Amino acid sequence: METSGKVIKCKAAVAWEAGKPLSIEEVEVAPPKAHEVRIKVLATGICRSDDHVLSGCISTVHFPVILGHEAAGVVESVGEGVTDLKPGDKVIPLFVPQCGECTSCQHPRNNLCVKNDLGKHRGLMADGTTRFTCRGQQIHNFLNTSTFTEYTVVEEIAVAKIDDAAPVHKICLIGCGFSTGYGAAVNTAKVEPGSTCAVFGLGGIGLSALIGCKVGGATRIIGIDINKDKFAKAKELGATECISPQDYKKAIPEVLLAMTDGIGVDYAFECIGHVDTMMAALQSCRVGCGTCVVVGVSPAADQISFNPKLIVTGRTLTGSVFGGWKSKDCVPRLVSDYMAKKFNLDGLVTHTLPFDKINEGFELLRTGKSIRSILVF
Ligand code: COD
Ligand code: ZN
Ligand code: ZN
Repeated sequence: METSGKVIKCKAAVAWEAGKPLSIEEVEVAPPKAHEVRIKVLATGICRSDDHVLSGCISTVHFPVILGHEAAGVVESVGEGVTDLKPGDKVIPLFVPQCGECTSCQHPRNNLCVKNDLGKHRGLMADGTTRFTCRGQQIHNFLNTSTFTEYTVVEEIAVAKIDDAAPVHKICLIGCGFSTGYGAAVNTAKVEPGSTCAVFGLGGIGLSALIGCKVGGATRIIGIDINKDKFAKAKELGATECISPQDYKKAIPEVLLAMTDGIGVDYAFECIGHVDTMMAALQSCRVGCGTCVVVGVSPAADQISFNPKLIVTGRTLTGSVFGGWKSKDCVPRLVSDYMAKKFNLDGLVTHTLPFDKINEGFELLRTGKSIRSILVF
């Protein structure tokens, strides 16, 4: 049936309010307006940030909302003025867009396009409305993407066309978790051959940072997690050692110093989102040149205070969103690198579930049983 230009009725998981399970509903998805693209979502991952919204940790998001921001699909139809995408194109929606025109997009080292919705959480398209209706009510977008639905509408600046042959149920992770962690290592830190790395937190993002450390040529990669069930996967993906803070009387920076003959690590990645582990990661870095990359996002009100001696002595404290990648340019290249076997992210997918089991997928994440669950339609 030709759907172009018409409202599509389809299945979506609506978050009506925080603290409640998602509700599978029939929603109406309006056709794309000018410079918008309607996408048939084929596979979507469940990321910890979706869970942060549901649990009420990110209180600025407007409900009701369709969450999800890590997906792959095909273009169903395009709005007026869209020239670089056509129906049938395989795509990844981009939670950090790339408009190509703003001061961030024009800067060679800045990937935070001003049109992102990360801090503000307007949850609306550029024209101030959304394309989703359910039970007569407008439903908000999430991070320019909203992928927990069979069809979504996104701005053209938030879509990357990718290789038609790419397996959607794996490369959907390039839409968030994989690129965020991997880019933290290869872009933000620029891990070099022979270096020693420490990855704090071995969830989907930490393991992706670990893959980046390996691709960068690190010879020692130390994984740190309170859940030892994460160690086997971390070792499979390239960790040379794994430690749990609970096994030591000493604090982790001291343990890492002892493990490295008093030197510390060249690169430390914080992939948990706690200020105390951010401090521990910085303190674990080598004097004179160590770099700590913060990837996890801590609760909005949290602050860090530390002795400036830690950085005046040559350590660097930095961070990145979406691994520093300029999204529309780099996502197609990341998919090509996956196809060329430059890295393998398949091990991050621990569960593949039918879309209707989305709440089960969230439960697997909350109980630490999954790395990434992929929902398929
Ligand atoms: N010490 C060691 N490990 C810990 C500790 C601790 N104190 N606390 C928790 N952990 C471990 C957990 O056991 C778990 O294995 C891991 O840390 C965290 O993994 P997940 O699976 O919960 O989460 P991820 O990997 O999907 O994401 C983690 C982030 C913190 C990076 C994520 O929640 C986040 O903050 N994302 C925001 C970053 C971003 O760019 N967001 C944009 C869209 S996502
Ligand atoms: Zn995410
Ligand atoms: Zn821009």
